[in-house]
Amino acid sequence: MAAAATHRRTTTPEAAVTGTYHVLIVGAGFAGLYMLHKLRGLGFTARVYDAAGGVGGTWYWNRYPGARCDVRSVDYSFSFDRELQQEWQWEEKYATQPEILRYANHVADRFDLRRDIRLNARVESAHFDERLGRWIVQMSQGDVISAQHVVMAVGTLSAPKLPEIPGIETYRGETYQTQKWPHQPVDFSGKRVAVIGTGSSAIQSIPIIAEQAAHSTVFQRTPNYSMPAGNRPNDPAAVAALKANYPTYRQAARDSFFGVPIEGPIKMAVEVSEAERTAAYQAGWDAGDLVALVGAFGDVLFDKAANDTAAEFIRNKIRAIVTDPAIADALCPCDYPVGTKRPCLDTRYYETFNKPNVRLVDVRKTPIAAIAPAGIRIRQGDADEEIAVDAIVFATGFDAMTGSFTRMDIRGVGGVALNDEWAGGAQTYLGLAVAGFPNLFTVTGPQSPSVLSNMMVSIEQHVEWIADCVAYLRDHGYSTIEARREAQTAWVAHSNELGARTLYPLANSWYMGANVPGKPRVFLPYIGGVGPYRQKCDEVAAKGYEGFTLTRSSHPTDTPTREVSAHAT
Ligand code: N01
Repeated sequence: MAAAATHRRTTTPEAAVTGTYHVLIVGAGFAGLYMLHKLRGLGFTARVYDAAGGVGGTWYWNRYPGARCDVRSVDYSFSFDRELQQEWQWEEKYATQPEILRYANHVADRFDLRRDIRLNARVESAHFDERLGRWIVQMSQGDVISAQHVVMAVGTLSAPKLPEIPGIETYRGETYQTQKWPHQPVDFSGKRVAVIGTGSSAIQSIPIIAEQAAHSTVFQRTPNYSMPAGNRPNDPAAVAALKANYPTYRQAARDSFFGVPIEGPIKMAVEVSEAERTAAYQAGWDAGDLVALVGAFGDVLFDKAANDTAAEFIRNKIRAIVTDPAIADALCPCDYPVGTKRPCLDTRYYETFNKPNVRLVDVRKTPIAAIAPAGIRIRQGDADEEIAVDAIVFATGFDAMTGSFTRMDIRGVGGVALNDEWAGGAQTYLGLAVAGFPNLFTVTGPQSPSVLSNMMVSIEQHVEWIADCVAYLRDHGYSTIEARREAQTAWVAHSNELGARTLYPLANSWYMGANVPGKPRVFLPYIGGVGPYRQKCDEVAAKGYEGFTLTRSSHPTDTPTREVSAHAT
């Protein structure tokens, strides 16, 4: 797949190296923080680099109004340290972005991680030097790091995407991106605000923006399935009871399908009575729990007839909340199965469209023709209407799962670029490694459960697997590990086969790469379930890293124990 013309040697001279480590970690989000802690505990030298001005990854950047996690706070948190999970008190059922960011900072301080983290430093290139058997990584602020291993802890939703709308650069009002929100609060009072997009970020922010703004216009291309989060302060007694049982509870999460324990037997929606189905969906709706609703029955993500029952349940809710039937109709998703685009949790999202100063523009019926200096022009039949706005909020998503990799210049054996390797679609072995890129690990990479799971559970599993692997190599005298191409091909085929058995391919989602023009249409995450996936990874390790090639050291300098340059402080 890689074109010969793109093969080139790394040009970074060895002499330019400013620091030498066992492991270089890219990203100071939860994955990077835990990776650093874990590696240190095993006696490795490691350094984290991140382009952001602080730790926290996605929670550093996504500061838009209403930003919350939609996995319960007691689930979306680290389990690796008994004291950490016991002492940290989550305030609400679903934690807010500021609270999660405080937690990330607490983790960084509690485990004394900051001395090995460099911020405001973007990785520009990472080239594998075959002669040295090491990665040479160039940072934007001048550091050049030589590392035996590189761990890409870059997140799955970290490469923001603006829409391809003509005239976007001509707009003279204020613009905001949900994924890069300013650090100071934004006041929309008295303003006419446009929000483009109706994904999770938009659905969380629209009700709050609409509370403030004089007038809000929401530009919707695809309606989403959303349900009320039912957020509330955590009940201290309930949290204490759960924490008393945390080890068992966390283990159940690790063994579960989505990384969140689901209680009770799994039945099939098509096999139970309508009354039982509705009661189950209603229980999920009342609980404000996506997994409880979409996962209420075992067939909702696999069988269109089963899915239709859940979809219609949600559409009926929308019709009951939104008073204008035409607007309700426009807000009802009807051309893709529920769950196949990321469903959302909200706080008074549908109710917002009952306000007189909120307008919904269905861009499938009235497409955005252009962004003009003073507003957004939509096409109404043969004529255009210009909607004047003082501010535009772009809530238009990400180049998901691969964008944060392909924005770096990563080159493996023979100078082959990762961009070329993935030109036909991302391919990994277990979502952890890529053939042709020795000693490079990906945390929650494509073909791992990642975005289809509670990310904290998946991050912990990957970090622990990678740390064990690096320690195994050291302890057994190996210097490199590389995924074998046939193992990778088989894993990708297996992942694709499982994906094809589901309803996911029926939607134009970012799971399929469909939101980025020209991106190959491939189902990127692994839908085999968190528990079975973990088992597979453990088996691979137990068999001496089956599917990988391990090579013994031929390089005298491949066990770095220190930093070599005073420049890298
Ligand atoms: O991005 P998205 P997001 N004209 O890609 C629309 C996680 N997350 O930032 O669907 C008009 O979902 C696009 O339309 P369409 C979560 O995994 C989690 O909201 O492509 N519209 C879509 O409506 C989530 O899935 C949490 O037709 C255009 C929207 O922009 C992921 O992050 C909170 C357009 C993009 O939605 C991404 O969410 C937030 C155009 N040219 C995010 N281009 C929680 O945990 C794009 N759109 C709660």
